[in-house]
Amino acid sequence: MAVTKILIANRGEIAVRVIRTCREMGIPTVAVYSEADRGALHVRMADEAYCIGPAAARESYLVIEKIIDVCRRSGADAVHPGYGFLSENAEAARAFAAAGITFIGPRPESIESMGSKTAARVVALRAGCPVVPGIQETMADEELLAASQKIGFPVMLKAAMGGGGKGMRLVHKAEDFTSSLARARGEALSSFGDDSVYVEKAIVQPRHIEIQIFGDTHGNHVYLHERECSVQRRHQKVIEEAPSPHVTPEMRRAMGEAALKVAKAVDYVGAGTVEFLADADRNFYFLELNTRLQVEHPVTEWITGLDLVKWQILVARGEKLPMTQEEIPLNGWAIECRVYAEDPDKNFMPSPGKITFLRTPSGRNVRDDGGVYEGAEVPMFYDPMISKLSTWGPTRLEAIERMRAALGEYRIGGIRHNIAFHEALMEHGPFREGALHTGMLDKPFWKKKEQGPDLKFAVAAALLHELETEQRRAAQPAGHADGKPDAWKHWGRFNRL
Ligand code: MV4
Repeated sequence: MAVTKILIANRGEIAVRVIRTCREMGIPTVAVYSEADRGALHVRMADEAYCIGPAAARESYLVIEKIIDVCRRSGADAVHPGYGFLSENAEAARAFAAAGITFIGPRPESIESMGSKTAARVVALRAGCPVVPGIQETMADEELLAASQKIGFPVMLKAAMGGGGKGMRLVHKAEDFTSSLARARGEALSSFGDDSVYVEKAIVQPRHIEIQIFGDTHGNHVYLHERECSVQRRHQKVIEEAPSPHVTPEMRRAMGEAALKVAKAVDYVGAGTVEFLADADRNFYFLELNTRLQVEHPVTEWITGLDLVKWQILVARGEKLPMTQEEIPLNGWAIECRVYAEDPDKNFMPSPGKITFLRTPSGRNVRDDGGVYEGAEVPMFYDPMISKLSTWGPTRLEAIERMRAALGEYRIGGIRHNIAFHEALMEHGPFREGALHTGMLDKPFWKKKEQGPDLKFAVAAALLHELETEQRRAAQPAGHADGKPDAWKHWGRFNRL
């Protein structure tokens, strides 16, 4: 399996991330871009770049034939799909193989076996991995009600072909069942073109904990420990960390071994993630196997010291995994904040536009995986995530404090962003205590109570004072002749106010 020149069939920060490892490994890279991404960072960083059509992903990043055509023109013999777009598309994996191109990802059969949630449950059950109590069959309405009564309320109705929480309904009692089912079916049909629904026992205040797995073409499989992804909003992850504050060494081993049972059952090759729900008693249940590299992979890289993209490439070349299970390190703690071009004060509405100013944090154990630069546009056509800021520390609290400090350095001008929201989270009591669950952002913790008049006046007075001092300083010649800090130092403090 030749991997001598890699086409990255993606955009934004993940394309940049993959290009970086390719450069380290001495592998030439080919970028593809839509008309909206002409000036994008990944286009500038790759060795070559080809336009593949209009802004709409359906007409560019998602068109398999266009990607294959660019492989032919550029001589790329491998495709890295990143996440999203074609990454979990079995048809694409097959088409690349048929064209003699190495797909840097799992076999199409593995992707397909996880395409339906009910089929995935069957695989996990047969493999001996715990799944949420429930059914594997899609049923008619009356049978579903009977099954729910047998499982016991509350239950969760889920779309068989679902994802991202669409077509999912929590049902507290039998009286609500019929109307909830109708809604779940309606949503499933409009989102996935299939109204099949199944039912599971509802796990209350669950945690989302996932295991990073890797497989090679020689039948070896390892797990790279867990990531905790419970801090999310409307099924969008906001903060991820590794390891999980909820997981003990015994639970880690049990989850890792359960994840490997699923991996072996589908002869998994490459990077994958087994998602689990965990309850307060540390029971854990299989949800799905994501057959791609995940957005949040940097926290795993921090605690293991490994390069997951490099491992993907090694495995795609047919090499053996570089380590055995016992050799996989687990060191310290890492946190990742997803930086979005969105307005937390306007219900997190996307905020595309030109980035007029950009200063990213850096320093010891700080990493910014960005996909933009000062002067670049954040197009309105794609996910508005512009970077992932991650920090490492020997302990969880040190990683959090480093993150808080790094967020304080971040400056993005021209668009709205969620950095202040992340700063508030770093100071949020339940978050700092590790009391995480998937509903923790449902209530707006970051909106401070209406401030009393005293505080308002105090803030106004402080601002006025800063402004006046600033004007006086600016009028003076630059320098430290009078022993006072110069205007720039002052400006920095002013900017923080
Ligand atoms: C659940 C659940 C409680 N009980 N299943 C949401 C997305 C989908 N991948 C699985 N999800 C859930 N399934 C049972 N049986 C609660 C959720 C859930 C959730 C899971 C992971 C991350 C965030 C979540 C937010 C709300 C609900």
